[in-house]
Amino acid sequence: MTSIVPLPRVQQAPAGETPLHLSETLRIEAEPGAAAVAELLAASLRARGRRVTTTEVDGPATRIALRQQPAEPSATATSAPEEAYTLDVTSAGVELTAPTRAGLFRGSQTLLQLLPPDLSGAVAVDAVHVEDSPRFAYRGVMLDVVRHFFAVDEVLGLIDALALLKINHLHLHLTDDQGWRIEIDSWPRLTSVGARGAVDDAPGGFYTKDDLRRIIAYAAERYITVVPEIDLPGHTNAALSAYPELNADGVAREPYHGVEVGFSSLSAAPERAEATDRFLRDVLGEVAALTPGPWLHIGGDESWSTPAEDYRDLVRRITATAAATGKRVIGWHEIGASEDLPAGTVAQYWSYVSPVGDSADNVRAVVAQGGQVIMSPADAAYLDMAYPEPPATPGGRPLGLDWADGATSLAQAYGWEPTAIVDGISEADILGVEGPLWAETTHTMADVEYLVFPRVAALAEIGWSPAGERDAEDFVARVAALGPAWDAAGIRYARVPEVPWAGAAGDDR
Ligand code: TNX
Repeated sequence: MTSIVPLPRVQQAPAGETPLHLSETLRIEAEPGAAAVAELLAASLRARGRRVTTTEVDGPATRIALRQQPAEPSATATSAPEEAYTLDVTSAGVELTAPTRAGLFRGSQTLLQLLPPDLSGAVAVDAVHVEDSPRFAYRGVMLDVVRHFFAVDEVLGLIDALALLKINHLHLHLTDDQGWRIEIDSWPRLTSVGARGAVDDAPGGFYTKDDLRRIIAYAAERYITVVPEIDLPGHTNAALSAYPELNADGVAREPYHGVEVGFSSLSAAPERAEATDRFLRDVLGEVAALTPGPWLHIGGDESWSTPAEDYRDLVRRITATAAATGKRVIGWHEIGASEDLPAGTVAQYWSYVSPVGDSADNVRAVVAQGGQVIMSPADAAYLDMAYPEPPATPGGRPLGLDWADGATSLAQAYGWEPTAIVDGISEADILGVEGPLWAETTHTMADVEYLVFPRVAALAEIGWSPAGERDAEDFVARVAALGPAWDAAGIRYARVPEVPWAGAAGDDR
């Protein structure tokens, strides 16, 4: 059977079908509405060394047909049809059909996994019938661009690699104690002062509005929605260093480039209310206007220096201001301490697979107010944890943290179930899953890729595939098959020992 990650809902070897032998030229035939998806697929196939055309050709050509058509309601379909697709490979060619362009794009990524990374020679592909749709609507990865900053082109490269695994949200953690990484016209010192520097005196930086627009557009072409996060009311030292009027004592804070958390906070003092509320309106308004997606993430985590009453007051003001922009609000699970959350607020759960402390109560409180949950249990889904038997790192420095119950193996990243974490939270309450990559230890995009790949494949499968079909042994075999595709794409993944990687290519990378 073919190797697809995440595992599709249905995959069959059609009886009596013989393999597809690719002609020298591939011809992608798409309706006008699917032209953009067809062009992206064509570019990927050309990059693998095959001649591809999207127009009529004389002579033989293997036909790849992309058709947007309403799906027959399938008896086994369990989820919304937005990203559903059907893919058939036969000796006659490839047929990809989906009710939406997003579905066509997801199906095109499956096709890319069925084909070898090098298409320059003779290629035979086994016949297969795939019917697929995701279990959860939200399958995300978070990139912290504060603790270390990553250039636009590096983020675009990451987006391509995530698209191959059908990840559909990229959460950008844009602000924190160490830096403010997004241009805000009405508060220019946020970046002119607040963007300087990063952890360990690494270079700082920020995205202009056009930079972020480029990331958003590139992601959108791959049916990935960017979720911007402005972390409030804690994790705000960069803003507090740029604008003294946000501090209770009216004095600007010193810049901070260490890795401690929980020491900074917006002020709930009445004499700071005017400046703080104006800051919230301006910043959240500009970020909402800049991002076409439905989401605004307001942080809310680890506000340990904010008195409890002040925290509730600030979260109420922050979430109300965020909701007033027309966006749907997401916050880390601590925001469940507020009893005044806007309709449909989403809590991102970051505690453990076995819940500790009040995190489970926080999550239940958000759901009780009509909200939903994104599951990011830190001991399983956090992509910034170290590997227990770490393969050689790109820079030779150790990478990853271990505070979430120690290092996280690929098996641990795969072995959790979103509905089995918080009592009283069921499938319908769960919007999806996300793997955060905090960037304290990652100096380069190569470092990021090492921590993200292969564990993000586990997260992608938990978010996409039917729960009952997951099998750890079968999973590592399919991940091994991704290795050559990642090698060809230049992804510097970690060759973790539990995967039977093909070849010896990367052992001494
Ligand atoms: C906790 S988990 C944080 C981040 C750190 C991370 C390191 C959460 C919502 N906040 O501020 O970067 O730990 O793993």
